[in-house]
Amino acid sequence: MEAPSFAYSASSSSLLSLRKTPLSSPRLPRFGNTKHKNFSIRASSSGDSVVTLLDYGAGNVRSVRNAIRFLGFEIKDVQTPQDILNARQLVFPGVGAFAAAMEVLSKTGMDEALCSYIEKDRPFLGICLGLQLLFESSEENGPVKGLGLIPGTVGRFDSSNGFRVPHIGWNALQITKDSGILDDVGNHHVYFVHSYRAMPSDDNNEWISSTCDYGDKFIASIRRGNVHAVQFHPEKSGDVGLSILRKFLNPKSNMTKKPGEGKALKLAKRVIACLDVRANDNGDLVVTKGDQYDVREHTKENEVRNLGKPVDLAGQYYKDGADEVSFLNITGFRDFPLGDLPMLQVLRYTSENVFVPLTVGGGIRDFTDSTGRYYSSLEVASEYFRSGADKISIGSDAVYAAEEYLRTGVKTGKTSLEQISRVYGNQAVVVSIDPRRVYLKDPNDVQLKTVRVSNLGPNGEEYAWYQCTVNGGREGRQIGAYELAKAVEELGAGEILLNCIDCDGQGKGFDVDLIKLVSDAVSIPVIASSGAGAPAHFSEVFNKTNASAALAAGIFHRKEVPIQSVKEHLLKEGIEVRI
Ligand code: 1PR
Repeated sequence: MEAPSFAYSASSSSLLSLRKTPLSSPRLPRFGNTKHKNFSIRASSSGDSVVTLLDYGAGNVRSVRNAIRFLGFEIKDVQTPQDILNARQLVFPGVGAFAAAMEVLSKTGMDEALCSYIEKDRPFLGICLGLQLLFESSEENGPVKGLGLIPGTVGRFDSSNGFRVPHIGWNALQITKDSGILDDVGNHHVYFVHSYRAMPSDDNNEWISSTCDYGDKFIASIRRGNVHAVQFHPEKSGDVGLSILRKFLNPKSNMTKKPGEGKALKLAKRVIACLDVRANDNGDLVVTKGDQYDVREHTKENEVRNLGKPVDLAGQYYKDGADEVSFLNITGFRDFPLGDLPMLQVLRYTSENVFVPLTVGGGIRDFTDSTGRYYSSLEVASEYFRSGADKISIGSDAVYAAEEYLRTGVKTGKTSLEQISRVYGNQAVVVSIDPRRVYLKDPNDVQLKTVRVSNLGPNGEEYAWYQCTVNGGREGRQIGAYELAKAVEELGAGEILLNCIDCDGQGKGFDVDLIKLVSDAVSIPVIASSGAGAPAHFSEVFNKTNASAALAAGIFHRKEVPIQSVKEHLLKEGIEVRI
């Protein structure tokens, strides 16, 4: 993980709770069915249903809380080291950066309590950084000493061999020994998001319960007695992840629904469902979808196209097998998102029942409201994270940041992109690019990267550059998608969501020229977006470009093609996907 500072948590008084951003006056939320209680499952029977959670306030552990509650357990938060020692079972979802986490643990005496708890073989589940901290040290901004319970050093993935870092997505596990909680999940995909990993060695071999291949073989989980830790995120790994958590929380339960047989071998290509969300003219938050970013019906009333309720649709796509769900608050560039309580509520309710990663974008920038109160982009992002987002997506503000960086060559550290990725890690920051094709007869007509287009322009032009836009495509800027992508990678973006205004809503396929151009230029994952109209468009984009994921909206909203059909098609074409 890469979040070197604890902006909200350094002082001991605020250690265990993040500061709440005051919100402006609430509007009544109207966003669909929020009663999903029928989803949740009761824990065993007795008072065994309390789980102790170690949340040291470094970031978003809401997803872990939601998953535990969904499984019918109550949560007791650790306040003192004694709470660790008294725990019946302890979940430690490490977030943030290694050094900062160790600093908090040792300042508060939690490091010793943790070591003592684990040495006594008490039930423990570490997640992500909660696994890494058990090792001797980490190279993340280091070397930095860890808890030293397991021999070995945590190091960064090597991107020089063509593997994209961060390692984001659904990868396969190789189970190496009786892992207890992982017994039924071999050959299934689970969700990883990290840049650092622990490596197997003769010294730590006896701890390892599964490994994963990503460039090299790294430790995906450890187990010794009642002590478990996983590098992946069970709380974001759908049914497979929930079954892992359930087995840990209630090992004797016979309620565990075993996942069917899996066929996972390697990192899967992701299929993402995107929900463009905005208020319609009655003030209801709706999922909409435009053609080339025009979301109004071409009728006399000229109303906003209404394709459904955000919470309901997100829940449906989760059940249909979406690997991630993205919400784009498409009027966020003009409306202040923290004034948009329904959007935050949408996230809260969705994250209670959707156990795959959730991304939210729109309006992430510094803002001064009508009362003169200033909000930093970091506060806006923090509120999104607190409401259930796993990643945030920045559009317009990333364009301004990249322009400034390319003009001056200086990283100020003050842009929203840099600040949010410093605090939450670059794997939590997506940059959404909204480019439009500009055709050229001669590539030398611009000083920007051009492509030789597969389909000639309207006047027979053979070349194009991709002009970035801001404010929902309303304003073109003098920066190309290629230049922007490279700049935002340097500024700390962990992933790129690559739209194309020309293809948006057209159903004629992704812009392969654009996606190839950008995915070859950067070493972070690229999500291909805009234009999907048939399953074959997904295989085309994965076969012809280095995209890690493909996102679609219209075909799913209009129920033209179910997500499952896309995945079956990809499997038939020999492209690995999560089933
Ligand atoms: O600039 O940080 O406030 O972010 C605004 C965000 O809202 C950006 O991510 C921008 O892409 C998005 N946005 C703004 N206006 C619109 C609009 O449609 N009028 N939506 C908009 C962009 C594009 C995709 C769409 C795909 C797939 N939507 O998200 O879902 O093109 O569609 P398809 O499969 O139907 O072709 P900021």
